[in-house]
Amino acid sequence: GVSMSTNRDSHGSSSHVAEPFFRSVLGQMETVYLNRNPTPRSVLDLVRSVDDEQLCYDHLAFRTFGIGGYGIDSLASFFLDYGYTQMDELRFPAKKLRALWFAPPHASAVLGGSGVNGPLPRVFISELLVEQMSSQTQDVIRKYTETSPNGKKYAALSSALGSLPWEKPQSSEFEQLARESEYAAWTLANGYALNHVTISVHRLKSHLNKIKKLNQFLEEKGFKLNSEGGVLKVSPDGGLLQSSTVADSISFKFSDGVTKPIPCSYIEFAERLVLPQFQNVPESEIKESHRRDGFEVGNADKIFESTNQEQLSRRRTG
Ligand code: OOG
Ligand code: NI
Repeated sequence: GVSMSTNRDSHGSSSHVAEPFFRSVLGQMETVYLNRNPTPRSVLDLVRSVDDEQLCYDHLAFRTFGIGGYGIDSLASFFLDYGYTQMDELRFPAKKLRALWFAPPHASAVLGGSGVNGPLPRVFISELLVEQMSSQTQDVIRKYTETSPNGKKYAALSSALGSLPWEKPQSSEFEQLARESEYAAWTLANGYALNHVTISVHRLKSHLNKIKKLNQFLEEKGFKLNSEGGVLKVSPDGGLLQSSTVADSISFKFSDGVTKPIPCSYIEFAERLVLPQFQNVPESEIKESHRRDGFEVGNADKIFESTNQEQLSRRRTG
């Protein structure tokens, strides 16, 4: 039969983790992402060529429409069923977004496994506050979500297959959304596809385990990093450092026959520093739990723009 392991989450309740199945779903989501996005693939290959020990993912991120059951919960249920715990909410009033992040169960990693076979990543899921959009934008979003009422039940499946849970939009509808919210347009065309994976920088073994070094290395190799508010995003407490590439573009065939490039996914980098109360713990004994956890609204607000036209069309700067 299927091997199951019992896992105790932070609330002390017991949940069963079907590890191999869960990991293979994450693996399919990752495959869709790597096949569509050449930049994340080359960045991962390049980092592995320097640092061949273990590459861990800090988190996976997804976007949703907060309407009619298509929001955060539609995808979160999959992670909750496999032992994840809901953590903090983050609000982005100017972007009309909210997000929740989910902590992984204390499931055992495949010994020395990398990526989706390594320590399970955190999960960051955001949603567009659809009722705050203009009526034209709401009409477009409702048109696609309401005519596909079953899609929301199969969010994880949609992500793993790389298939939209609703019909393909018309190019004019995509444009209408993009004028008001690039996040909305992205979600209409990309659905539940993995928005990014994030490399856990501090868990690398080479000199690339400092985010400034990694950013410099990637820029020297010709990768364009999201420069919104500066390439390096630092939380006010100084403990969470993040950067990201600019999203790749993918050729998208709209339902009206128009084919054009649209923003797809990007890759992110996160370095979590040891918390002040654990400064005395010897380096060899430092665990992930000794480090700055969670996310930061100020950092995230800028990282969202990795899929924006302004960042995509920017010329690379040093
Ligand atoms: C998510 C942006 C925020 C983070 O780690 O704070 C984020 C997105 O672009 O959907 O990834
Ligand atoms: Ni992220």
